[in-house]
Amino acid sequence: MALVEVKVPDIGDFKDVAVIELLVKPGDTVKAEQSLITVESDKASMEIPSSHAGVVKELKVALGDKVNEGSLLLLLETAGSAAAPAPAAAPAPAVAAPVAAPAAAAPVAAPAASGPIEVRVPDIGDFKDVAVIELLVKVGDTVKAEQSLITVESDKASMEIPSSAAGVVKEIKVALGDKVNQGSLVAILEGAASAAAPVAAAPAAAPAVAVAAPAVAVAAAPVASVVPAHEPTVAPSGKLPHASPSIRKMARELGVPLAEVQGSGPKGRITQADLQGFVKGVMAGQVKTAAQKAAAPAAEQGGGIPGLLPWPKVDFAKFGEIETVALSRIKKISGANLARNWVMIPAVTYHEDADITDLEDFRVLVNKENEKSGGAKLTMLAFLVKACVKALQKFPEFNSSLDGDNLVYKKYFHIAFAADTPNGLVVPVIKDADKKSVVEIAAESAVLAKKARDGKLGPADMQGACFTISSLGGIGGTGFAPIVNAPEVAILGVNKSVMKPVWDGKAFQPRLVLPLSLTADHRVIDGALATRFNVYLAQLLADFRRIAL
Ligand code: CAO
Repeated sequence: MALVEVKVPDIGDFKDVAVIELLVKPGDTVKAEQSLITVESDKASMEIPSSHAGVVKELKVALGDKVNEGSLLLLLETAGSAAAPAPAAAPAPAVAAPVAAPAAAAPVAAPAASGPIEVRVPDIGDFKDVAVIELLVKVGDTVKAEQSLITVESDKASMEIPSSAAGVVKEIKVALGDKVNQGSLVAILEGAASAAAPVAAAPAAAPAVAVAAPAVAVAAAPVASVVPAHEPTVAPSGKLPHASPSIRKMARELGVPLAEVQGSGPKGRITQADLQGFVKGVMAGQVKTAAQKAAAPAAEQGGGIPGLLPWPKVDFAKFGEIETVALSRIKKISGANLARNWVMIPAVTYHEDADITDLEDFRVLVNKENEKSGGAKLTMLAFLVKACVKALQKFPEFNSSLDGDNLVYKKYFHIAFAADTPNGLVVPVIKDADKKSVVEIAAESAVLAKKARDGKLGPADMQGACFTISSLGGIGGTGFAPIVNAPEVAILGVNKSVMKPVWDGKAFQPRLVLPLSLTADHRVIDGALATRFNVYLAQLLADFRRIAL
């Protein structure tokens, strides 16, 4: 076994080409010359093959990265002592060099100052019998030197063939599906004297030709260097929309999701007409992109979940008098968040009773004292915040967030609480609750709750929460299943405390019991851990001196 670095081979004058597709992933077994990534420039897209066979250990490029010859693509674990590159890599420089040389341009030039100019396929390296898949101009079009005339395609790459001169297209000599080679006649132009002048100049002083040819050569060189004609080719992955580089470029500029465009060309290729038709459809509202569908109100399309029935549309007025009122901004925002969290989080709710008899006695006592001294009113919510911080410190998973396959543990303790307002639910945050006393937390939560009711909370007041408490204790209830406020992993629901007869082993005692309902994300928190958290929290509330331990 050996670890081999697979790099971008000689790709001629091609510089800083963008990675537009990753065709393999870690763990994949690849053959020598199997395509690994697709790169794209303005004029061509091409697949870069592996120099060795082996198992992909690590990808070293990401979508959008710019690569050049020699860029490290991935690490491959090869069988045996490794490092004997596949023959495919060898011909690269040999092919690339002559193609890139300006001399190669000579046959491309149509040395006419005016009158008919024959435009032929320039040197395209070892590329043989490539199919014409797109005609980019039509008879009567005026073209500039280097303007793309046709697109050709092999199994591995597509490229545009530019005009060697400026002029008006008189005749197109190829049709869709035709196979062309270097020297094949593509079109006949009527060259204007001014337009054709540079072409007519001697090859040494023919900048138009010299520029035009390398443009093609650049496109063709990597293809030629990575796909030797005799080598078996790998079928295109099928993941990329079938479209030429110019169509892709146009789609990018217009923001069209090419994967959603239906291609009408050969092999489903997306043509310019297809692209234009798609854009017109979107503009006319007849076609919706996937992003538009996802952004559409859940009511219209089954919440965006594939296979789900659309929301029933009922004409309620048929059954009686109705009044329609728009949802508040807060309700719309919180609704969308709640729906996502409900759908995406495998949440389980765990219930526990906390005996808060002594704590409530203490709270009432302190509040009586404070009434006399004019101190702030202590709320049950403030004690709950403090107890939750202690429980989060003991069970750090509850103070974490999922980030892909990682769990982010937070070392700070910002506790949010749900506040009911006339416009809907908002969730202000008490920052660094671990560093604050119960009195400070009570005062701060009172200020935040007032700001919430007055609609004066700023974004900073509602950011950075680690854990949320939703207290319905002032209203009632015996239990509920709050929805986790992503990216947090748990939320504590609290209902109204009630006096209950609690068996102490000898007799029933009247105790004040607070119902706790803890909902936790099961991807992070198992039932046993959630129950331990609940039990510990109940112990803290039953005897608040434990907070000091
Ligand atoms: N058990 C019994 N009584 C309770 C209690 C509990 N768990 N929690 C509060 N109370 C009492 C308070 O002591 C207070 O009584 P007094 O006026 O006699 O002192 C009364 O209920 C009102 O309390 P409150 O709810 O206004 O104040 P709070 O500090 O406990 O809560 C806040 C503040 C902002 C959390 C609360 O006003 C609120 O908005 N709660 C609703 C949260 C919500 O909607 N959650 C659902 C989210 S999911 O849809």
